[in-house]
Amino acid sequence: MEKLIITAAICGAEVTKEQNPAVPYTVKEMVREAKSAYDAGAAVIHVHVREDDGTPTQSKKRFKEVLDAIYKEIPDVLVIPSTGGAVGMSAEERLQPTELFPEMATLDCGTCNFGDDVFENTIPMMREFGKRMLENNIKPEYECFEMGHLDTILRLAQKGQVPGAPMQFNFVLGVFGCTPATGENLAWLVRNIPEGSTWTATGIGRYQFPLAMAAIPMGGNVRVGFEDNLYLSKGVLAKSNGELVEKVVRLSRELGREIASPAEARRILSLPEKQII
Ligand code: KMH
Ligand code: ZN
Repeated sequence: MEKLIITAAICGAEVTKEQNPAVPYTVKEMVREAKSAYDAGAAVIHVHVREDDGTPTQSKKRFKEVLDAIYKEIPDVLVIPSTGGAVGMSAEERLQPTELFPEMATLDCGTCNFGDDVFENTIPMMREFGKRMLENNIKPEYECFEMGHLDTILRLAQKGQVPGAPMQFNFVLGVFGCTPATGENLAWLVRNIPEGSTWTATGIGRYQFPLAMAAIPMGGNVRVGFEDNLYLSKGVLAKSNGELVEKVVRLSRELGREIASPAEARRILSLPEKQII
């Protein structure tokens, strides 16, 4: 089995400092959280950006500031910017980070309920996102919140409308309104991905660590972080993203699986090596 790639989704678009004071908004706070996750064992940082007051934005300028600052501190880390942004943003707004030519970016695989909101990802939108990623040579991380999202993206890949093999999937399970975070649902999704694909499991809220525990012996990778969960254990707020990553490292080592470095993660994900200057 390959080593475990840990992704830290350090801030998201929805969580706030009122819920957990360690949620980062400013560039400095983003670097602090990325570094804490990296030092604990994360090879990948999934990035949304905020204005200093916490307002979610997809501004290319803000993404550049944050990405430059993260790479300055941890040059070898693999950063995956979000093209999901926040609920209600237009496709054009959401696509801005693709103009920075990141190694990877998320591509959300269908419309779904998102708590009380609707997260819109129509099929024409997905074709538009896929076209941009093909043009800009960006490998998508295909985020599936629902079982049907997998079938949708596989059909678009078959038609060459979004990048194809080897595909990387992120199964985000447990969002209120979407597919629940059960081992059974995860197993169904994993059984139905093309051979040679890689995948990550993301459990929302209290399901963060149980879903990680299901994914690790199955050979999948794991995402943790404030975007998805603010607690280290029941009633105990995590002090940093690093604390959440440390917990996955402990669980994985208990199960006999070692942790991938960023260079190892690039190889596992079939990305070109990164030249660190
Ligand atoms: N903030 C969610 C509505 C992504 O990063 O691509 C969407 C999201 C997905 O977080
Ligand atoms: Zn995200």
